[in-house]
Amino acid sequence: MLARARLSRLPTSFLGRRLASTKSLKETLQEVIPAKQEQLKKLKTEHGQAVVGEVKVENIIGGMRGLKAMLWDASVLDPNEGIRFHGLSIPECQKVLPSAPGGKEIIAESMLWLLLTGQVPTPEQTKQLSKELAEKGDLPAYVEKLIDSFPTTLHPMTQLGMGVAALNHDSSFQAAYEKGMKKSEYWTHTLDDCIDLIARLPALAARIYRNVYKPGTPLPAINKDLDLVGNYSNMLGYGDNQSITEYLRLYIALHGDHEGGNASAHTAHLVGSTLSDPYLSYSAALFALAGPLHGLANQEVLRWQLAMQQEIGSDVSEENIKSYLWKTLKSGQVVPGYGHGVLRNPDPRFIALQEFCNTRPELKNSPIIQLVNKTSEVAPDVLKEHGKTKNPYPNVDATSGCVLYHYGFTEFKYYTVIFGVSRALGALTQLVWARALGLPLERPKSYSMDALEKLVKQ
Ligand code: CMX
Repeated sequence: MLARARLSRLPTSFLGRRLASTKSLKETLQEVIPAKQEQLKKLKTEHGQAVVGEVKVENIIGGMRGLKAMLWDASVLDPNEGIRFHGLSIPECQKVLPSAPGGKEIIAESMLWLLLTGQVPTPEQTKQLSKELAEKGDLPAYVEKLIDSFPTTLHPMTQLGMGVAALNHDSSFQAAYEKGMKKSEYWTHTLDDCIDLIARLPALAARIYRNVYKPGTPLPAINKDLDLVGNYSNMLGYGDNQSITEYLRLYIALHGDHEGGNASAHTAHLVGSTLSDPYLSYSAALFALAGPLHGLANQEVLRWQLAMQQEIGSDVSEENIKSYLWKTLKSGQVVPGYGHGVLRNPDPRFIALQEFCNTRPELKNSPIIQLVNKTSEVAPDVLKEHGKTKNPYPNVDATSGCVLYHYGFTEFKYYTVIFGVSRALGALTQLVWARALGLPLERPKSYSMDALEKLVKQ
């Protein structure tokens, strides 16, 4: 149970809605959905014509930056403060969300519960959800066979996306849709699929890891007493290392959602709006995540920091880091792990991971982590002087892969897969809500350059 003092620092709206219920996730959602449906109905009928902002030509040709055009309730990204999940900042989540037995970090189950329901689960509810996920976590044999048939040279993200898509063979939503289910039942089948998919992601992702990097080693069975990420770590082969397991728990929970407009979340939402089932929608999201400007950045950061380490050797002086940064920029490359489409300050997820490192002597003294920290002190001024990026500060990826590397988890091409396991929490939450709220097919209007020119001349 939480101390009163800790609770008193939470937004007041949170104090009234936490830690008493014994209801299941589905029962809790059943309770909260009607009020949200009512809220949407009111917004539509009473304020449907209200103007939220203007659309400039620069929005249209600039990747829709800053365009306020999506509904996404679970998290909001403030350019200066960073992410909040249903109003809770990262430090607040770290205070109130239950951890795994024997652990300290937030776990995927408690973050998923918060994202889906807007409520902080009790430790008992979190445990029940862990149990449900563990019970549903085995892969069907045909998916195991599919994954085993891939060449080990196929990028792990391609394998993950294909594996997730293939799981749609068992989609409850698709089966019910074919039978002609009512629209009011869409969300329950979507929820069932989303829970099944989240449950199976660790076994799928770990199988890919074993096939590619540890061929011939046996994959441990799912332990019904462990949380989702505890099992993932175990299946990857790091179950005995409590530090990696705790790190993975924190990373996966923190990276679960980052508002709706990022490429992976937006892709899941767009594809889901066609009533594609959650497996197909999330597999599409994974292929967006596989791009170097999005999820692949964590592997790029490590590659770049190691190259820097090799070049400057043991003399990690400010001068040497500075000249390496300039070398990268002058060669026309971006500095990986820096900048953001929305954030304009250091990413609080980066700060949370740095704090994790600071509490562990082995990480605090690790050469690669020290280099990451030193780089984060030097890079902002260099990027400001370079004058291009709107945000010269580190994002979450500036450190995420380097922690794994320190612990001997050195297969960087795999890092985005871990991000893919994480982002399912937010993207799938939103699919459930899109169906509960009956959101329509997404269909923005596009313009040709000639049409824009004509428009601006008028
Ligand atoms: N190094 C060098 N140049 C950078 C830069 C960086 N880290 N970040 C942005 N810029 C450049 C852009 O390439 C752009 O240049 P052009 O005008 O020549 O095209 C200019 O600065 C303006 O970009 P911006 O508006 O500040 O940033 P964007 O919204 O276009 O892009 C992002 C955001 C993350 C893709 C970009 O900062 C970047 O490429 N960063 C490095 C890769 C990275 O760390 N990605 C992880 C993102 C985290 C996540 O996915 O959540």
